[in-house]
Amino acid sequence: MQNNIKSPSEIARMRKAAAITDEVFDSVLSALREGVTEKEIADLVLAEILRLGGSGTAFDTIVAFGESGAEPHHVPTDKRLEKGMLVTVDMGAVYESCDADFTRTVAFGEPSEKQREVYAVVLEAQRRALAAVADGAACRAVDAAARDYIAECGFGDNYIHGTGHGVGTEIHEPPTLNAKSEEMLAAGQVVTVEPGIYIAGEMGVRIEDMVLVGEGTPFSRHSTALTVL
Ligand SMILES: [Mn+2]
Repeated sequence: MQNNIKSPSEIARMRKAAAITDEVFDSVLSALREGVTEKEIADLVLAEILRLGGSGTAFDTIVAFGESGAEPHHVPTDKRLEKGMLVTVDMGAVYESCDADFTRTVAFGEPSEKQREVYAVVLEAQRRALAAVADGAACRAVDAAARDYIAECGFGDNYIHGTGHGVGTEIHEPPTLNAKSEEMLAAGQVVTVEPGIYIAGEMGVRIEDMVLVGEGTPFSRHSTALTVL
């Protein structure tokens, strides 16, 4: 398992975990109403995972409204949702010991020009990084595909974490997709691709999908186009 190649069984269980997570996200979208709190959405995520046959959350669910989105690992609070905020939800179900990892950022109310601009940059960065995922690709080249584009757009200082990681029975497994990684991707690995832009005191956007190296279709059925609620 040196290269962390996944068995067909593990891949199938991860796809099921991702499918449960997709359904949970449908419930989250329905629950995003004015006045709801970050904690309430995080509690809903766990309840829905269990209702849908998952065994729990793969990691502490991140729900971030407005300026909270500027913290990549924001812990949900009693902050209430208001029109004009972006909402980032990073979550994953566990199904038969295999994990899903998924992030979407949606606009609650009509987004500002800047919100649209930042979203578009992250979306294109994710598209480029996903396109760079291939058997034999250098992990740091996948990271660079996202990072260089974000920097070109003037947000280089606002991309403050790596582009992705392996996932399986653990939420963070090899390989690591960041600027320092010496690893190469291999067909049969499952990795996340999750660029983001974080603007302190203001907003954040992250978009994350899991992909099977050598196959490339995101595990989630949810579009990455900006959803406006
Ligand atoms: Mn992740």
